[in-house]
Amino acid sequence: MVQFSDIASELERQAIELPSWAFGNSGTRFKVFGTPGTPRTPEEKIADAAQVHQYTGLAPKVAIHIPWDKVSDYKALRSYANDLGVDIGTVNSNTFQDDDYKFGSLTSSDKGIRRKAIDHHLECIDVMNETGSQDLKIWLADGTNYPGQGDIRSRQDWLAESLREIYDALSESQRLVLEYKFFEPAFYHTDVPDWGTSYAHVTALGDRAFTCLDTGHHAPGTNIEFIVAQLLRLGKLGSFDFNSRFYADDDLIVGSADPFQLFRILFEVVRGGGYDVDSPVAFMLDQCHNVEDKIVGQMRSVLNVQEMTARALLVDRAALLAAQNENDVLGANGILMDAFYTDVRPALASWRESRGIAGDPIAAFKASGYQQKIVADRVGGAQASWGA
Ligand code: PSV
Ligand code: MN
Repeated sequence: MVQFSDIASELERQAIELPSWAFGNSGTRFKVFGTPGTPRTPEEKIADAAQVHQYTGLAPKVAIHIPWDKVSDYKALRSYANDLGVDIGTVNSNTFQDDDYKFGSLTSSDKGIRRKAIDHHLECIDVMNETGSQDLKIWLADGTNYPGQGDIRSRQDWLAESLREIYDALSESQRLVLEYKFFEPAFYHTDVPDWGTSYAHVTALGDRAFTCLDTGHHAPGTNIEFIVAQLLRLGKLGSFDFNSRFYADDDLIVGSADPFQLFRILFEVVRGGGYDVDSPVAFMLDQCHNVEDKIVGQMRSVLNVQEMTARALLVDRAALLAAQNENDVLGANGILMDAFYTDVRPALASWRESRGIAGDPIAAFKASGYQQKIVADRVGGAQASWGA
């Protein structure tokens, strides 16, 4: 039986990137609710993200989205973040909110539109050069709604050409991660619907191109941990966008809808070397907090990932392998379930305290008065939201 004390040191290297947009207002196509204290600027989003790191020790980077986090001086944005104890992480491109992209961006049949979308990515690379970011993350809203609407084969060729130009503009220390999603906003086909399509493109691009797995981007019932195992096996799992879902791309708090699925995913991450010291896997959240407190929501999320990572590390892998080799079906299953059912929360609380972090980070944050302060201070201006 593996004990918490055996795995504690491995928890120290856990780092989860927070999405800047999680601190802005979000909603559904029916309504985006405003919330007192919501950031108005990229700096205020970063300040809120820094609180999550300060109280949990788990979130040293903030992923940004261009143009939502457009500023005139990215070096200054980075030093602002550094002063608050965090750094700028992944740069996310956005080709889904401009009228020109109605029928596609990197896959558009119109060469001029493709040019515009490529140029947007080149601009994102300029931003990365200023912020010191390692990853350019591409998610495309491209697709069609009706059979026959577009030439799905040619669009793959245009995508490959477009990605090539973007990839070639990256420096040796930068990476491209291509996120897949099987539906929404397009409903008949999307141009990067699944891990296999992403894998085909990133493999053609080269060693510094990887797949990004967003846990909300699969059909219900999909065995996501199998995809994790396969991509790790192929050396092409570049990053996660963690969130959870009951129905579709719900973007709810990771580990809230199906904690067992998060455990199974993290077990395959650990098993496949994705949590090793030199692992290429970047762990990010991609969530929205439509009705709950945003800062606390992000804290709950990273703590959920930490708890499930601890449980995944607790799996007695030697015993599991022996049981698997003996075809001890229920014995093997029992070993996995023992780790899943271990409540690591008390041990994690004392471990945090031993490292100078509050045992209950959420209670400590709530007692700090930060939330009341931002509610009082952030009056006037336009609250950040989708598109700002
Ligand atoms: C698309 O649904 C997505 O998961 C992509 O990662 C985007 O960048 C993000 O959501 C924006 O909300
Ligand atoms: Mn995502």
